[in-house]
Amino acid sequence: MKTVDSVCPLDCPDSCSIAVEVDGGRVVSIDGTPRNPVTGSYICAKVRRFPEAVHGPHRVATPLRRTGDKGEGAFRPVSWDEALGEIAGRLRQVRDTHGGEAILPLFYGGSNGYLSQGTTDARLFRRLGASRLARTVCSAPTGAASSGLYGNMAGVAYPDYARARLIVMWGVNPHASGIHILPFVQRAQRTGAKVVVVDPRRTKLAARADLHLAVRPGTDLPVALALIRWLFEHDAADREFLAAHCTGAEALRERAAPWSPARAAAEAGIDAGDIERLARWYAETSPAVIRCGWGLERNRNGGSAAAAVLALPAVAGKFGIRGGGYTLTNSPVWGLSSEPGAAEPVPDTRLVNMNRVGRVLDPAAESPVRFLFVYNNNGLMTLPEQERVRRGLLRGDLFTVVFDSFLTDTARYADVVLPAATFLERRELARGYGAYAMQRGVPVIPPVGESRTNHEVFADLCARLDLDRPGDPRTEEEVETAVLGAHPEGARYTRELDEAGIALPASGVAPVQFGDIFPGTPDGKVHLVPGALDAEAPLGLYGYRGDPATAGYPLALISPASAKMVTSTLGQLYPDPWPMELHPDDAAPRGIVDGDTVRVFNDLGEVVCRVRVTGALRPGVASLAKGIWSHHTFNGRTANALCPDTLTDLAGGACFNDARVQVERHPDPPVPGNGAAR
Ligand SMILES: Nc1nc2c(c(=O)[nH]1)N[C@H]1C(S)=C(S)[C@@H](COP(=O)(O)OP(=O)(O)OC[C@H]3O[C@@H](n4cnc5c(=O)[nH]c(N)nc54)[C@H](O)[C@@H]3O)O[C@H]1N2
Ligand SMILES: Nc1nc2c(c(=O)[nH]1)N[C@H]1C(S)=C(S)[C@@H](COP(=O)(O)OP(=O)(O)OC[C@H]3O[C@@H](n4cnc5c(=O)[nH]c(N)nc54)[C@H](O)[C@@H]3O)O[C@H]1N2
Ligand SMILES: [Mo]
Repeated sequence: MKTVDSVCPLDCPDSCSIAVEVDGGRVVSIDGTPRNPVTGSYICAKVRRFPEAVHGPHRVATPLRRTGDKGEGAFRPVSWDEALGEIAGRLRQVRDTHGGEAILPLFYGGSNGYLSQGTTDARLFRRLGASRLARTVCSAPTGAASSGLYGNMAGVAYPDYARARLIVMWGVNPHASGIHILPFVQRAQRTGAKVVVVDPRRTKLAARADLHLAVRPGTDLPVALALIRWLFEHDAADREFLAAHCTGAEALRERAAPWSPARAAAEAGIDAGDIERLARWYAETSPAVIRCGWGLERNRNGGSAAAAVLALPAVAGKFGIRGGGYTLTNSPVWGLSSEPGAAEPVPDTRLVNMNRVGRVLDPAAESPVRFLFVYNNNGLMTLPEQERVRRGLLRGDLFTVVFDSFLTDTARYADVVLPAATFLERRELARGYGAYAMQRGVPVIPPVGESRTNHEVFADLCARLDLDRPGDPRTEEEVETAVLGAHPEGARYTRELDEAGIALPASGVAPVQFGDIFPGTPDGKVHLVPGALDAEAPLGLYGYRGDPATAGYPLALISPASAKMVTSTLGQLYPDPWPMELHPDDAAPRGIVDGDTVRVFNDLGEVVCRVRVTGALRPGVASLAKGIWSHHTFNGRTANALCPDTLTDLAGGACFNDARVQVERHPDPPVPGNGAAR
């Protein structure tokens, strides 16, 4: 028995330092360690169960070749040499016959580190001339807003939330999505700070908040603009700060002017008095901090909504004091990118928006993808328009590789499945996007079965396709050296990682916005109406698009993060049906009671699932967790089958929460416990 220090690189703001207990090559348990002072000695319940997944029955242990129909999940084990030989042959053939752009890599966060994505994989696909992927499924609109307004300024650190006297948690649910901010919020609350939550659901935090604005999904923009208007009208705008540090204040004021609290409240389905109360508290209280999450971005107004929320501390002059300002993502403070690990410039090939992968898999597409290489991603269950993606994956003339540690729903459609080493079986360089810490992950156990790392597989394919060049990084260590070596602080980062396994940013771990850090925009100012964003948004920045509900599909279906999985990661550990939540006011007129089986549908598809009738969300909104697996519903479809592939106003982001649906009691419910049909 031994204990090894490492880091959890799964997609989460926190980036916990972990101690992994190992016995005879098997992971026995995972717990927190104080190496990362913000995450301390506790970790979330889901990663505690990661060992079950590492050694569980869903683990892919060898390369697999499809023997049954696509989607059936019938495979036979093959050797690495046979699998990679076939893949290399097909890649060459597709490129030579149809051109490189008929090849599409499909990837997203996976384990979010700097080494396992955008490095050796990028080198292979760039040299093949493959289509490029725009990684827009998450944080594209919030990212565009924060870089447009502030040039990615570092955010208020979690521990400084304890000092805030007003905390606004906007479209974020840390009980599921990043638990280590909570003790600081609670400490503030215990010492008299007010907490406000803006969320269509009554989350745990909302239930304990001083004020909960249960907005209709997609209406944050009018609410934030009404707050801005109120601040200007009540002489609560910080004119001095605006004059000294901002551009576009007058334009913002004009765009907010049409949004009286009453009008915004009507749009959002809340009380105008609550908007005014929040405005007054925000104006009067300091330090005041806004934690901007990602729940508000996943709709048609997502970019403008994030921009309006982030504009609030500038308008009200909430900066320049510890515990005041905002937090969104902190990843840009590292200034690091995987790019140097790719060692190959970006080619000018077609760019595919990943929210619309279904369109390029469509046989009717102008130049359909013929080779899909999926890794760090479970796209069938996580992309919009699931049925369209599924139809694409079923195409006989599409060759699909899924490289994953687990036999995911997407993997069941693969021609070849490749077994991936998990983060406990390889090296990684991981940083949180909430906590200020970068840590090195180390191989804690040998790869399970015949698993290989991303680097090994893509490097092998480069070699087989004669795409090697002198000077390419040969090992994960060399990839890491390239990534860190390209950064001015790289030598310090490396030294700190070597000495303690953890490195801290130059900005420190608790920066004060407009105290010791300033906007990263070229002129160092806040751009409240950046020209580029204004030109990009269909109605201009801060232009509001109304609810997409129709008479036939009146309910908004949202799909928030669950506390049990990281998107779909670990979903195999939960065999039972996953309920969709519905408000009693929406259930009763439909004759639906708690525990019923329901049919949830729109023009894109239908989901047959269990229902939980609960007052913990606002009427008119249904909620089915993101990332659930096909076995969690009775027809194998999930919320994504109902999500349109429309795009956000900025950055081509996903509009998952713009799904509008009808719900009815299932006339002929499947027998409970019968499992799910695929
Ligand atoms: N346990 C767990 N942790 C995770 C993840 C996970 O799947 N599970 N996912 C990780 C990833 S990939 C991400 S991006 C982050 C996301 O972290 P969060 O931003 O916290 O997660 P979401 O669940 O997307 O959205 C948060 C809240 O927004 C609400 N919401 C939905 N629509 C709207 C809206 O229009 N306006 C407002 N104001 N609120 C709305 C939802 O009800 C939800 O409670 O979490 C990361 N951490
Ligand atoms: N309906 C709905 N859908 C959503 C969202 C929503 O709000 N609603 N939110 C979206 C969000 S926020 C996100 S970030 C995306 C995430 O969507 P995905 O990127 O699909 O994320 P996961 O479901 O976690 O799947 C990641 C897969 O990568 C694998 N993996 C992990 N590490 C490695 C590795 O080192 N190598 C290889 N080869 N594989 C690895 C894991 O085993 C897992 O199967 O989902 C989006 N989907
Ligand atoms: Mo995400």
